[in-house]
Amino acid sequence: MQKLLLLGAEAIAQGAIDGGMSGVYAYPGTPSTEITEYVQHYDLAKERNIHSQWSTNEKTAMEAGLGMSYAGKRAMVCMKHVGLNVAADAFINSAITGSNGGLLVTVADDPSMHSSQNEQDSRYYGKFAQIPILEPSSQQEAYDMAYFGFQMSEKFRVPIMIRITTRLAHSRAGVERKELLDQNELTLPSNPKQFVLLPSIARVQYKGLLDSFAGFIEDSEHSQFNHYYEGTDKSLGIIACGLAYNYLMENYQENALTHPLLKIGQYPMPRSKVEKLMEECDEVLILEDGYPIIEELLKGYLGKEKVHGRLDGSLPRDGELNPNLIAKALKLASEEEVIEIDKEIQDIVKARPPAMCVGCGHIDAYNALNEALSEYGVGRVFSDIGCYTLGALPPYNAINSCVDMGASITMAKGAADAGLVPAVSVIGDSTFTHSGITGLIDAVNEESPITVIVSDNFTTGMTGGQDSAALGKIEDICEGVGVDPEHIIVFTPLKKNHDMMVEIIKKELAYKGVSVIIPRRQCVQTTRNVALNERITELNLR
Ligand SMILES: Cc1ncc(C[n+]2csc(CCOP(=O)(O)OP(=O)(O)O)c2C)c(N)n1
Ligand code: SF4
Repeated sequence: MQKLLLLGAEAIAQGAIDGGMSGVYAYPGTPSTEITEYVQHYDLAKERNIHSQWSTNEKTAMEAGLGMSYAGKRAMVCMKHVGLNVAADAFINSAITGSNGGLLVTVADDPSMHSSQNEQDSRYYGKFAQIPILEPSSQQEAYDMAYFGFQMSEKFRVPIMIRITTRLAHSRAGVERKELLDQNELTLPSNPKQFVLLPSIARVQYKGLLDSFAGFIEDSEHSQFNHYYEGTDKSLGIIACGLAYNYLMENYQENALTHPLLKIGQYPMPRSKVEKLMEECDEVLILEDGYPIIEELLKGYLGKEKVHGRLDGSLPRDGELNPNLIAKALKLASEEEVIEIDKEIQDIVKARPPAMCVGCGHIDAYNALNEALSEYGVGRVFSDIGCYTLGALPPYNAINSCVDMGASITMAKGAADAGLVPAVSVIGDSTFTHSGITGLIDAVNEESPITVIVSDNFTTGMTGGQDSAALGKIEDICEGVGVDPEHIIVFTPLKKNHDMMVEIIKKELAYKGVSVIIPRRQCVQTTRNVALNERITELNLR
């Protein structure tokens, strides 16, 4: 079979394509973006007519994926971990409807918050929804899990979560492909009520989900992704989940591992294997890249002393794991040695703090906003998530919040309700359609005195320039939800327009209702994107 050198994210895409996927639904978010981009740029996916356009947000992606599964076809939904918060309503309920065609929900967590607001562990969501979770330890397993995940979803008739982390998503390894499977035929669910979650039906469906749980554990006991390695030194047993298995084995390239080891790649946990390890070994070390979920479970309420991990300080409580931290926990390296190695790495790989690109339109908008606001004092700008969040850093120091996608408009509204007038929201075009519109409706309905700046660069800049669902639609959307057209103002954020921009912003800050200002200029990183340039010209946006 063909062997490819793939990122973990790409391996998942390839596994899903080879496994008979008919559509991927996603909203970009590091470190998950490359999964969908791989499908978008792959000729085989085009030949097979696999859907791969970006969704407006993670919730719409989850629901569209569920719709494709309803129609009997295999679908994958992808997002970063915080995206699952947005998709959570649909995700949790999809466990109760169950799937028809195989449905995979691939979620990429970001321990250490390389490019995220938090480091939440999506395995909790999988557990919350009570569905099986797959967690690869290598790129090959990532491929295999996507490939076999559809069959598993169809066998149990539930969605399957695949949980990956940044290092796996963004590192490459050789991956061996399997036979290319046909896509499913269009087939409606055999039970026409399966997807109708009226309470009387949902109760039955929920019981069905609970009844399936024993089968999930049984499957996990025999899973190719869970393995018990016998060991002679039973003073310590190790449980290594997902990528932590890889980190562990990096410490045993020359010397054999003599401790019993339980490698976990499929949840719920294989109960008998866990019991065997707990009984056999004097102490147990749990390695999981994320929250100490398994550790907490095995410690129990009373905290079994023989279980070690992040909760007792054997490993740090936060941040991602790495081979050196595990070496320290196993006493293969001293604290001083680990600090020394970290220092050496820092000397080679210099930190590169993020900054807005030279020539970015957000910069000109912030320079104008800062000047217009100077007479009111600081502390009034609620921002959102995108490249413009970097306006929090010097020399701009232009924003006072960044919480979750869409929160800029609603937080400005709440602050204005509290009497902070004027209150300003700064949001990007992609974030506006992702989650800003509903908040704008709240503000319009209550005639809140807020100034909303939709900084429109025609793209989803921060994640690498993906399509923006807002392209060419922002004024119409604002007018459609009730913003007075006289207070929807567009300008081009350029140095030469500075004074004009300051005047416009000042005027709107003084207005006691909702105004929307749209600084509009293309992201300089997308100027070579031929398709985007054509669309911009077609829509007459320049
Ligand atoms: C719920 C959620 N989904 C995805 C992301 C990842 N993400 C961060 S910024 C961003 C794009 C912002 O695009 P836009 O608002 O147009 O601003 P730009 O970066 O182009 O300035 C995305 C998708 C996230 N942080 N949270
Ligand atoms: S990528 Fe685009 S939007 Fe982001 S900072 Fe650079 S020019 Fe600005």
